[in-house]
Amino acid sequence: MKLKKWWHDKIVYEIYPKSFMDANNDGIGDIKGIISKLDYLKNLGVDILWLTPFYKSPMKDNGYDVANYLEVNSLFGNNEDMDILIAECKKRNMYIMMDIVANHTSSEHFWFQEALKGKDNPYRDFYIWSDKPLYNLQSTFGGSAWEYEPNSKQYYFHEFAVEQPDLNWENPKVMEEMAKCINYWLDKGIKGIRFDVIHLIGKEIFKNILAYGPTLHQKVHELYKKSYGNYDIVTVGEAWGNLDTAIDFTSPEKEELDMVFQFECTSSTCDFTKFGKFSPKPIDMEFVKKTLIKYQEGLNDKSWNALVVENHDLGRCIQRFGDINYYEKSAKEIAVMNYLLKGTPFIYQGQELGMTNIKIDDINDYDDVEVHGFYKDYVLDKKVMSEEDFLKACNQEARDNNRTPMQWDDSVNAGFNNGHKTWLKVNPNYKQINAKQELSDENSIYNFYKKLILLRKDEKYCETFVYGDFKAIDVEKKNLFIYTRNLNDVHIAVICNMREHNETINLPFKIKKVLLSNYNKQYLDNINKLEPYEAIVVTF
Ligand code: TEU
Ligand code: CA
Repeated sequence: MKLKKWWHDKIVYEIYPKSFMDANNDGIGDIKGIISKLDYLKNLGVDILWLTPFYKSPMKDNGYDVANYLEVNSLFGNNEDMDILIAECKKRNMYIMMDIVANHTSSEHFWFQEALKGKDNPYRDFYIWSDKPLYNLQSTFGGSAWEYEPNSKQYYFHEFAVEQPDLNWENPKVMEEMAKCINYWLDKGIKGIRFDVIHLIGKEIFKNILAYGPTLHQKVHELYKKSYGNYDIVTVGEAWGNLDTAIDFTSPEKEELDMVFQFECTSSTCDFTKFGKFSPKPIDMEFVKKTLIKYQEGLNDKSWNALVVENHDLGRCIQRFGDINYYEKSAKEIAVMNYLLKGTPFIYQGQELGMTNIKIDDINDYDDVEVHGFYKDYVLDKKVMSEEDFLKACNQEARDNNRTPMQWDDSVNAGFNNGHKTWLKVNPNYKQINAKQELSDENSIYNFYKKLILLRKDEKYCETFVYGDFKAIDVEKKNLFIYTRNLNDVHIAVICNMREHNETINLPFKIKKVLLSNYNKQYLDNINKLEPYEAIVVTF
């Protein structure tokens, strides 16, 4: 990496405001709740807080259906609360990253309400209209992606929910308006942007092109020039893709994005030959390791990796990558394996506590528009899945698993609020898994994450973790992931047993010092056996 950036050594923490902390006890998380937990986050050691959309929204998709980009959702507070949050973060050398949903708006957005007034309305072409449901396109949330609008006798396109009409980025006015919305928040001191499904804004529906359209990169570069490229901020795009698409977006000379989430690893528990995330399959850790190596080597000197294992759209990583039978050891091993690689660590709220999926056995207890969209499509309409199988899949992969209220302590509602019914069930295991208990337990997952972040920022090693090279060793040993990070005369090895069997190892170097381990034991100057999910960091 040639040019050093202020954010290269930072750690990002994703907050889903609706589920983080409810300060006014109405059952829904809010900005004042986030402000009340900044010292908890500072203590953990994170630097940048990525808030999922906090703008005005009818909440069909919990904020990813934006009705006004310039107004804070009254459920979360007001614009002044955001100003206070930004200021309180600045006092702590922390920063806010906002989530820009550029691909679509809410159907309650002024632009769409105007567009509904008729074909000659100036906002009509902000959206995508057709006389017929072209190419029988299906929505990501189940069912048709075309919604009939009776007044104009046309259909409008929605990649996601019916209430999320796609913007027409072939209309230059859309770019102009979106640039204004982004600049409004950057001028308030926001220092980062996560772009929602940015790979979709180059769609050319009439040519049946959805992702990675021919003008995509030209559009993103133009938005960079008109808007966020004029600010010293960090950007990450959600861009489901591969190494080539990641490089296309993030090579610095492209002036588009700093990083992308391409999800090759995290989507590997979904069988897309069947019903995607509703056909969950066991994680293939050998595939995960080879994919992580591919991106470490592939992006190394070209751009920058986003290191992510969990977010608001996936099940809890302990259930997807780890082993509930080795709950504490595997939770810690996942962190060591992923967050000492080259790139920017992204930690999702509750991941640092080892929060788990929630057991739900009534479809009506799910909130997510994606769950209900596919339940209607697969179970009720097409009858291709039984209710039992669908619920079983939801317990593993539904997005609600990661949206249950944050577990702060063992009081009512896990301390998320003062007792008001919460918008989504609290996971009953909050009595055992909660921040208060873990803060006081030296051996907790929280304190392990804290130690890991402190190690990554230790002045003796941080340059090596941030800018050092990456070399995988013993790659053929499928249950092991051993890699080194090297810069000048600092040599660090990260040694992970990714499975529940004991493994023998034969390291090609003598250990100098053990920096971190998820097993409390004394190590000799060479290690030749790893216990289940054992993860060790050493210098050599
Ligand atoms: O996610 C886009 C997206 O592709 C995921 O919804 C994914 O398709 C699904 O969860 C996998 O089954 C982004 C946001 O992260 C998500 O929360 C929004 O629902 C979606 O876009 C629409 O804005
Ligand atoms: Ca609230």
